[in-house]
This record gives sequence, structure tokens and C-alpha cells, in this order.
Amino acid sequence: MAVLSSKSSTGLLEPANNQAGGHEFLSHRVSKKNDTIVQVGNSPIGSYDVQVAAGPCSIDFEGLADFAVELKKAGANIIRGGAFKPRTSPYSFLGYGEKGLKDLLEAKEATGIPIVSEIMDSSQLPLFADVDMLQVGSRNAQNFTLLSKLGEIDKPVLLKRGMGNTLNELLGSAEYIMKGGNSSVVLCERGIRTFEDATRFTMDIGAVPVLKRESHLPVCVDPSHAAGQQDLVIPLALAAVAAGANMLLIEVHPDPKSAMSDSSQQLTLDQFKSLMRRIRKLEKAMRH
Ligand SMILES: [Mn+2]
Repeated sequence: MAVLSSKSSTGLLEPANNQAGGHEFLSHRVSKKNDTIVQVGNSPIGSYDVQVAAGPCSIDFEGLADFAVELKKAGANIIRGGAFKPRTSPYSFLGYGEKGLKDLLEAKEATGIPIVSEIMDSSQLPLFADVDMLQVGSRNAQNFTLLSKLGEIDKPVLLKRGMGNTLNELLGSAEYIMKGGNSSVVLCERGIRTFEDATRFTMDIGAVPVLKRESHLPVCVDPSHAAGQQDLVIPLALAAVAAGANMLLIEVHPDPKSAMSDSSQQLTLDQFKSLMRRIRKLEKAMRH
């Protein structure tokens, strides 16, 4: 894998010459000056309003479509939901697979807004034909075979940062997708592993302005997985918006306590409503 150099004298993140093979990185500002807007269904990511994707960690309850309608009413722009779950232990709940995706497609039908879900292997691509945005999770962030395959298709990709990856490495992963011709990539900060263990991961808020400066791609923040705790999600989400994030990924569950994965970090619908009100107020304040 390419080991990228640290900062150049101009402060830009640049691949070392011998690694880039004389190519400018397609994800870098030097390759494209203007911000890229990634269109996901009717949701433009990278434009004026922060686009919020909300929904359960895993689709582990009946009635996702009805719940998604409530999320949309609260202001969600995209519905998220996990069907295939890469869990740390193979004995944990691994998701309902195809049945989960079917429920998610019903939610898309019921709300008329796009959906995003995690793909773990390119062999699953046919199952994801009607899913608007494909998520590559932190554990697959340097699965270069998968990334290259996603470069060959015409569908937006939500690329999470590996929990042990630098920003250069994240951009290197984006490059594997873009090199194939798919430039619809959204970079996602989701917390990195540091010595701090009071939070599940350490949300690298500095990643947002650095990525915005060095890359033209939109930036998403996932405060849910960074926090690991429900009460931290709202302040971290607001911090992400204030730092310039274009998109948020928020876990919301009708009954977080009963969730089969990430139960401690999922918001209730009421908490999500409160978060959305505060996000829209903050955006308004930032325009002045
Ligand atoms: Mn989760």
C-alpha cells in the first residue's frame, strides 16, 4: 500500500512522488478547485445545507418504513440502516442481510428519500442495485479490492476513515475508487483509536477543515460511532456542523435499549428531533 508523505512545504497533503507515479491525486484540490457536490437521489451532499442521514445501526425491528417517515418529518435527508454488519466478534449479531435491505427499500418507497447501507464485499453488489449510496465501513477502509470494484460502478460511496488511518491514507483509499472513474465519493470521519478511552473512539474534529482544505470531496462526520454514548452524540454532531461538515450520519432507533447492535449510542426519535432543530439553527447562525 502507498505510504504517503507528510506535509509539503505548502502544507498540502501530497503523495510522495515515487508513490503517485507522477499523477496528481484526483481527490486533491490541485486536481479540481471547486467543491464537488455528490448527488445522492434528491440529496445534494456538499451544497448549502448539511445533509443528515439517520436510522438504526442495524435493521433489527419491524416497521422501519413507518420509523423512516418519522425521521424524514424530523428533517432527515437520507435514511441509513445496516443489513450486513461487520462486527468485532463473529459471534455478535451480524445483521439480517437481504431481509434488512428489503425493509430499507420499503423505507425508501415510503419516504421518497434516498437510502444508504454498508456493503462488505463486491459480491453483494447485485443486492444493492436500488440502494442509493454504498457505505464502506471503517474495517474495510483499506480493502483495496472492494474499493477498486466500487470505482467501476456509477453510484455514490460513503467512505469511512479506518480507525487507524491517517488522512493521507483516507485520501489514498478514495483514490482507489476515483481512479476507476467513480468520482462520487464522500469522505467520512468516524473517530480514530487513540490512548483516550473515555469515548469509544476519538472524534478527530480537525480532520474536517483539513479534508475541506486539501480535497474537493464532501466531508461527512459520524458522531455516533466516535462517541459510543448517547449523551455525547448531540454535542459532537453540532461541533461537526460548526467545523464545516457537509453531511452527518446519525444512529437513531425507536427503542435504543433493545437494539441488537450499538444500543448505547443510538438516539431516540425525540433526541433526534431536538438535534435536527439545533442543527438547522446553527446553520442559520453560521450564515451571518
Ligand atoms: Mn453502528
